[in-house]
Amino acid sequence: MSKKQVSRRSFLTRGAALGGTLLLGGCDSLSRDPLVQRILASAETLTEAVQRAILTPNDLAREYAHEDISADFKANGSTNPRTPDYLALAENDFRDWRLEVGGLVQNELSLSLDELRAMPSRSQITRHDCVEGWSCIGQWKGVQLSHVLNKAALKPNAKYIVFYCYDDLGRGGSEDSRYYESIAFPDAFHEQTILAYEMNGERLGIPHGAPLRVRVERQLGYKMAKYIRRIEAVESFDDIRGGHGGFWEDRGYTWYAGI
Ligand SMILES: Nc1nc2c(c(=O)[nH]1)N[C@H]1C(S)=C(S)[C@@H](COP(=O)(O)O)O[C@H]1N2
Ligand SMILES: [Mo]
Repeated sequence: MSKKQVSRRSFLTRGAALGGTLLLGGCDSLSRDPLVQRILASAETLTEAVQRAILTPNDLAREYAHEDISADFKANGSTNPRTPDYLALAENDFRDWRLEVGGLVQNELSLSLDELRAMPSRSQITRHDCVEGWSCIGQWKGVQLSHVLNKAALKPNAKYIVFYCYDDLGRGGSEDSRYYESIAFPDAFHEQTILAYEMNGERLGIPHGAPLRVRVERQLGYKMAKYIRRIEAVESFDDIRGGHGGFWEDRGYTWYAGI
């Protein structure tokens, strides 16, 4: 990806912060109107702290009705991971897949899809806003991340939750070029933050992150890691990869992508 693309994307990151409130409906594109663009640019000043002061930690993202669900939910980023370990799991319909939970936890976990499905579930119809300027509405069902974290029993020094994925979006052919993301506790323990295994009433398909992806409904799409392999509780992400807390963050996106 070129530098020019990065800066356009990071402009849109800020733009989408306000754009999210201006748009309604299905898979729309952001307005190209110069006035709207100016308003969007001023959202630059909205820092994480300001957003947190406006949004109380428990505020819910808007939930929609069945009839609002987009007929065609765009798939973005990796849509068909080709890493050998992922291909082997997909071949066997993810029966051998496990969600590993570790890091600063008292109980390391290794959970199968059936074990995750047997946990209490939450279903929600929400709007997904991508930094690239499109939005789609979909229904997601899964287990609340808080439920899994409570089972793992976090150690007191844990501050962030990191998601490690199977897809090699950086195409470097190593662990280091695979997708990863991180969120802090207000989002990790938020009611609508779920590890989703179903989309629109069906098993989550490969384009959208099979077998498991996270939904972080008050942030932009890139925070919502697909193809999750491992979840880790950490005190800091300074020493992980590029040190910015995510695949795109290491390439210039903002870490906190509240909408
Ligand atoms: N593992 C992984 N997760 C990912 C991505 C990716 O490329 N790899 N792309 C992100 C981006 S930019 C968006 S907009 C959403 C897209 O989710 P969708 O394919 O269900 O629309 O996934 C996010 N999570
Ligand atoms: Mo995105």
